[in-house]
Amino acid sequence: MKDDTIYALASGGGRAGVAVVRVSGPKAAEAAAVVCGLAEKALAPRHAQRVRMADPATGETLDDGLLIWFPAPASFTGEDVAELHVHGGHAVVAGILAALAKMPGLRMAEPGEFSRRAFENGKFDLTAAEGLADLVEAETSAQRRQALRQLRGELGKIYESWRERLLAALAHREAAIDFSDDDLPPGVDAAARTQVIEIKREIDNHLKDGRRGERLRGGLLIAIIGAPNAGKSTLLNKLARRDAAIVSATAGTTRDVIEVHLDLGGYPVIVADTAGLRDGRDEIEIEGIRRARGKALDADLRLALFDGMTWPARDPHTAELIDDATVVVITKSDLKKPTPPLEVNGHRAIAVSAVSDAGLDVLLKEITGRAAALVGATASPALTPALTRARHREALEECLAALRRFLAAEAAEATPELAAEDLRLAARALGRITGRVAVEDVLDVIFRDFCIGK
Ligand SMILES: Nc1nc2c(ncn2[C@@H]2O[C@H](COP(=O)(O)OP(=O)(O)OP(=O)(O)O)[C@@H](O)[C@H]2O)c(=O)[nH]1
Ligand SMILES: [Mg+2]
Repeated sequence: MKDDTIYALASGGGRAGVAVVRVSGPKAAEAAAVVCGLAEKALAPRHAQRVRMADPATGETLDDGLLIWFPAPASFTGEDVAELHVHGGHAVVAGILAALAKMPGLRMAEPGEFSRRAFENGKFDLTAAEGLADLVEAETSAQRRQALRQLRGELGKIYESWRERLLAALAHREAAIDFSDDDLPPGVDAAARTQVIEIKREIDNHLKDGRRGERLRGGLLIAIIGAPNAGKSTLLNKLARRDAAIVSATAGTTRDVIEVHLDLGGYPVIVADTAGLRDGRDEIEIEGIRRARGKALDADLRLALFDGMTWPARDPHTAELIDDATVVVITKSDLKKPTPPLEVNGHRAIAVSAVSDAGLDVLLKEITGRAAALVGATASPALTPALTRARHREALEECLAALRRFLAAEAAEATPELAAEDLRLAARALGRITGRVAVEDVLDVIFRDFCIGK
C-alpha cells in the first residue's frame, strides 16, 4: 500500500446538486473522522452516515452531508477509502478540499491516480481501466454498452486466456528441449504446435473485425457530398436539428467542412457538411472542394446528394464518388417529384424533402442501419467483445508476428530455443494489453487522460 493519502473531487467540476470528494490511503479514516467530527471507531463500513463537516483548524461548519467509509480492501482503490457526499457548490467543495489539504500526510490526487492505485492493487486489469475511462466518456447507449463490457473484464479475459494457453504451449516446448523424447509422453511437442496454430487463427479473426470497436468508441464519420445547391447544408441542419451551417440559394455557400456530433439511434456519429463539388471558381473554393473530397475519402459512410431540381441529371463529380459505403439521396422532392428510376450507377436513391420532411424517416433508418452494420452491433452480448484501441491492435499484431516466426522456425526445424523465445515474446505482447507484465511504459499513457480524480 502507498504511504501517502490522496484526495480529490471525484464527481465533475462545476455547480451540481451533489459532489463527491474521495480520500484514499492509510490516513483516510483519520481524515474522515477529523472533518466529520467523529471518532475513528464510529466510522460505519459501507453505510451512509449523516455528518456535519467542519474545518478542523477553525471549527467552522462547511456542510451537512453524507460520509461513506470503505475499509480496505473492499474499496474502489483497494485502500482505505472515505467518500464525502456534499452539496455541489463551488465554495462547499473548495472548503472541504482546503480542510483536507491542511492535514499532514494528505495531498491532492494526480489525474487518474485513484484508478492507477486500483490497477496496482489488482482491482482490475488495464483493459477494464480503459473500459472505465470509456464509460465516463460514453455519449451514446451503444458506447455505454461496449464500455461496460470492457469494464467488466470481458475483453481482458479473452487476451488472458490466449496468454495462458501460449504459456502452456511454451511449457510443453521447453519440456521438449530439456528432456529427451523417451522421457516425455508422446505428442507433447505436437500439442504445442497445434495450440499455437489455433490461437493464431483466433487472433486473426479477432483482428478482422472491421475496426468496429474502435469505430464505436471514436464515432462514425459521415460525409455529406454533392454539387453546389444540392441541399447538403440543409440536410445537415435537419439531422442536427439546429442551424449549424449557413443555407442559401447561392451556389458555393459552404466552403469549410462543418462537423456536427450526433447520437443516431444509440450510435455516435460525426456528420460533416462539405463544399459543393464543381470546378472551383477561386482559390478558397478550390481548397474547400479539396477538403470535401478528403472528408469523403476518410468517411465511414457517404451521403451523396443529387439536386431534385436538376434530376434526372446526375452530377458527374458526385456520381464518381459513389461506392458501397454510400447512401444516395435525391433532395427537394417537394418542388419536383423525381422521375424514376431512382438510382445512380446502380445504387438505389432515397428521395427526401427538407421542407415537407418526406423521406427523411427512410433516410434516417437507412443511415442507422448502416451504422449498426459498421460497428457490428458490437455492444451486443451475442458477439465477442471487440478491441477498442490502436494499442490493442498493435500488441496483437506483434503477438501474431512472433507466432508466425515460431511456426516458420518449426517448419524449418530451426533451433528449438529460438522458437521458444518467440512464444515467450508472443505471450508478453498479450500481457502488455492487460498489464500482466512490466508495463510502466503503457501505464502513463493509459491513466494520463483519465478524468476520474482530476
Ligand atoms: N424547397 C426546398 N428547398 C430546399 C431543400 N433543401 C434545400 N433547399 C434550398 O436549396 C438551396 C441550397 O441549399 P443548401 O443547403 O445551402 O445547399 P448546399 O448543397 O449546402 O449548397 P453549397 O453549400 O453551395 O454547396 C437553399 O435555398 C435551400 O433553402 C428542400 O428539400 N426543399
Ligand atoms: Mg452548403
